[in-house]
Amino acid sequence: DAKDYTIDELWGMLSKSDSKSLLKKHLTKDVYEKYKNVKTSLGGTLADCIRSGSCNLDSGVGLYACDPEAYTTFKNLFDAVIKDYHKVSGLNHPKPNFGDINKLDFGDLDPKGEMIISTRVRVGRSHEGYSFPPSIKSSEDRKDMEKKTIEALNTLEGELKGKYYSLETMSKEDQKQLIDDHFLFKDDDRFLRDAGGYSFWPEGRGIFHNPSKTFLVWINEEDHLRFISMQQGGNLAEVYKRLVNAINQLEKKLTFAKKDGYGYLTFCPTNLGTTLRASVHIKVPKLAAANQLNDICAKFNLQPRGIHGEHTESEGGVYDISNKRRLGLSEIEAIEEMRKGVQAVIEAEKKLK
Ligand code: ADP
Ligand code: CIR
Repeated sequence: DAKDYTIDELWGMLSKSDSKSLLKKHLTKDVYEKYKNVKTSLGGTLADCIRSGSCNLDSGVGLYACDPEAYTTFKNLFDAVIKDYHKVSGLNHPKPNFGDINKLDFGDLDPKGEMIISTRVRVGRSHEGYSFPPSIKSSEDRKDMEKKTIEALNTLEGELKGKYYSLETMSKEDQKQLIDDHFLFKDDDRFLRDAGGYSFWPEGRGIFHNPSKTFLVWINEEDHLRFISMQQGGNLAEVYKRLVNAINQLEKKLTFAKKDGYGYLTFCPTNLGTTLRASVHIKVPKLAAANQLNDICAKFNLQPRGIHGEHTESEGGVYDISNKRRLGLSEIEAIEEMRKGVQAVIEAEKKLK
């Protein structure tokens, strides 16, 4: 079990490996020595932060924040990984800026419906004053967060109004259907498991959604909260507006963890800042067959994923393509970065015979 490894063992596994992760790249011997006996005030350790990346040498990143303090306590390591992933030279994340959602200068990215199957935008949020999974010691904390969140969600009205479904009472069949339809999170991600994300599973976990499943909230998956807006087709403007409305409503009811220069705090350093991932499920069989998808994605700061999310495979030439950077730019800039990239991908696919 990943939990049983000592810090020396984790370091040994990682340092002897040829892992390509950002963790391996930035956890030098000096950094390791500096932090191996250090703890956050919540009891979080370097071992908690590097366990996933040391046990999963195929990680892209490999590092998780044991608790919100990790970003300060293990600053040198986290800053190096964050700068590398988000391609920034310093930690100066701007204040939130969602743009004027009534004057967006884009709409549907695929008006004829030829290539984009669906569009989704999500953000992550953490409740201020609560830990991340490795340092959550009691099941009461998750129960507390669940209760707080449901109270806030129950005040939503109009299109955002919905119901909460606890994973503790949901049938296996319903769970599977929601996962297959891309609405619900899985419980078999070895990266998250080894980071401690599945402790006390399924306690305090669940999903809230409106009847049409265009607005959904994940409770106590990887992050305390994930707000999701999604729909069929390529209308990014509609999807984004719905999400921003929800965030604005919920900001009034809940207090989220933030840190100057880092933006909103999340369990995984790849999600810091805006925490925003805007994606399309898009058919690009020609780019994929020509082995050009990775290059064009890298050029436009996009990240390709498989059809069932991170660490899954594509099916029938359909990929999940999203903005890779979430920190060092505003929300509306992250959306623009994704939009420009997706448009370039569409043009490149159309050019190939
Ligand atoms: P994240 O919540 O970080 O975006 P994943 O990559 O695991 O995490 O994706 C979560 C789920 O959302 C998966 O089922 C994935 O297929 C689905 N998903 C992501 N983007 C889209 C999209 N544009 N359309 C439909 N489903 C999507
Ligand atoms: C990994 O390192 O591959 C996992 N811990 C997941 C990292 C988050 N993914 C990403 O690239 N945005």
